[in-house]
Amino acid sequence: MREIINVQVGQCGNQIGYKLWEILCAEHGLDQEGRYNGSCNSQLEKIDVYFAEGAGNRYVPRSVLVDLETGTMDSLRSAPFGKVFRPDNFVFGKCGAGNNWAKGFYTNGCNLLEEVLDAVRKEAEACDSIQGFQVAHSLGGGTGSGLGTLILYHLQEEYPDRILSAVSVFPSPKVSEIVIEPYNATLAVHQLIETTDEVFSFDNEALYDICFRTLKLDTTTYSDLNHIISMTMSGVTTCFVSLDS
Ligand SMILES: Nc1nc2c(ncn2[C@@H]2O[C@H](COP(=O)(O)OP(=O)(O)OP(=O)(O)O)[C@@H](O)[C@H]2O)c(=O)[nH]1
Ligand SMILES: [Mg+2]
Repeated sequence: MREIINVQVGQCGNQIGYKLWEILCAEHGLDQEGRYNGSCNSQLEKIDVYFAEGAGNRYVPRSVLVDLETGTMDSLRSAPFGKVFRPDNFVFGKCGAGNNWAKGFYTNGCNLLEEVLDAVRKEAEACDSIQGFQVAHSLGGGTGSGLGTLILYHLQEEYPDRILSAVSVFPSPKVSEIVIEPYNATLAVHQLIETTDEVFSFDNEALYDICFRTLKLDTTTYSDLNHIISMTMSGVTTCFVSLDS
């Protein structure tokens, strides 16, 4: 089977990632504990691409969850699907990156890097024939943009012949007003050009407009934006999944 490993970094990356796994669990007929209770055998056919088989008939997402602060991780753990993730795959620091790309790439992020790569390595070693990696992150904050691109850089060095894709959320002043976000995004894009094979970029401003103009929502939350992103991600990766060996 050609497996994919997902790495979700920072607040935005983790929130998008969580939504993605919710959708993937529904597609494969898995409940909140990762147990199969679907109705159609084809749901189990390609399940190994995204899920590893764990003890007690449970399927575990092949995903590493990374953040330099604990807030988002804590809320994911207590969310309905929080228990499907492997507890060892939550890798987090305590100091944050303060919306600063350089802190994520050079200082605070660097300190956490080995732990992240260890978790990814463990997942990769358990794979049969790994297809590639996907990293979900935002480009506006410090952790997602800085540590996210640092992880991509090292994945490219360690697995040069595997597909490396990124799901990157571009900042918009309509959604977040922090003035240094365009700088973080510029520095991160510079890295993405060098390291990744494909970048699926989502513009928060365009997503916001879709929610406001097309879907006619009165108030738009991150959850609405993330729903569009995760639906797209699961759609885009469907063709990866059929690239069976
Ligand atoms: N679409 C979407 N964008 C988000 C979400 N959360 C944050 N953002 C955007 O991401 C940027 C901020 O990045 P975060 O992901 O919060 O930052 P971080 O990676 O955790 O980094 P630091 O908190 O600075 O260490 C802003 O442009 C936000 O608008 C989300 O759930 N969905
Ligand atoms: Mg954060």
